[in-house]
Amino acid sequence: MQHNDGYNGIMRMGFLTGKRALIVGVASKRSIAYGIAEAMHAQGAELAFTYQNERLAPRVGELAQSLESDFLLPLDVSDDGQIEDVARNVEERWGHVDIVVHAVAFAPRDHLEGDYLEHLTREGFSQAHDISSYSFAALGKALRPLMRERDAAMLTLSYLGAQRVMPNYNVMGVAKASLEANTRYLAYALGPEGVRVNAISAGPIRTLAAAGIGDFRSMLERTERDSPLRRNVSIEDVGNAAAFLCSDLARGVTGEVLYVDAGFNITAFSST
Ligand code: NAD
Ligand code: 0WE
Repeated sequence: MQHNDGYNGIMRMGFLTGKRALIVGVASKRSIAYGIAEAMHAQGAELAFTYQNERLAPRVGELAQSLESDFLLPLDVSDDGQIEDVARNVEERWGHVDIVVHAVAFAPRDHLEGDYLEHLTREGFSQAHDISSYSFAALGKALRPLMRERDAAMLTLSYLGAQRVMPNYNVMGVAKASLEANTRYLAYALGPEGVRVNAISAGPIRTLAAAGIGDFRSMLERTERDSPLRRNVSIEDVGNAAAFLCSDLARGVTGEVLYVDAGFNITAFSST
């Protein structure tokens, strides 16, 4: 069965046709969240976007438009009131939501360089965990009534630093470990309501969150040299895996962390 997706009068059908997705974490066209939104749109999903602050509103608005969406909401995930407002606005406009994408992380800049303990503060630790992990559960809690009993899916973005010590990643690695555990506990809590919860652990990608990270270039070079696929991953690679995980094609998958990293995580020593 096909239906008109409204674009140019062309009839299309994708594996997300009829699904409505809330995308949290677009800041630029290089954002992983934008790659995910593009892939979901290509599979027929209808999209809503949030933006962190007024400075980002025009840019996110343009990117939303490029994917045929005019549904934009402000959301700073450190603010409980804004999380509630997002849930209320999605309920008013859509009545439900099928897909929630969380692509948000933050730690104070000085916490992402050098010795882990040297820069560590109670405040920095707390902020990293609040914005990068708690916010995923907070979205699950607020949007739960809109997701139940409709084969909905939540997705978050992690990094290998959750599982292995990566120089400079420091408190973000600890927060990502929390985020991955959060994924499992959310999967267990929401599973009985038919809501699946998964994470993608992506390889390094040059985005705003990677800008100014010391030695990012050498991380990209080493991934290209040492990964089984001998290349880096793109936001399209992550987007396509995300579209699959949030679709009914992945109905039997929940609580999982899927590596989209050209296989880098399976390697120890390389021969080169
Ligand atoms: P990005 O800078 O494009 O996206 C990060 C997003 O987090 C931005 O949209 C920013 O607005 C948002 N954000 C930060 N603090 C927020 C807050 N308080 N409230 C709401 N939004 C807030 O970078 P990205 O690389 O696309 O990052 C997306 C996710 O992917 C992050 O969780 C990151 O840890 C993860 N990730 C990135 C890489 C990489 O190498 N780029 C690799 C693996 C995982
Ligand atoms: O998760 C991340 C980075 C997330 C991030 C980025 C910033 C930069 C700006 C969180 N907080 C901040 N705070 C800022 O002030 N990645 C997976 C990308 C990344 O960051 C690294 C990496 C990789 C990979 C930091 C050190 C080492 C490797």
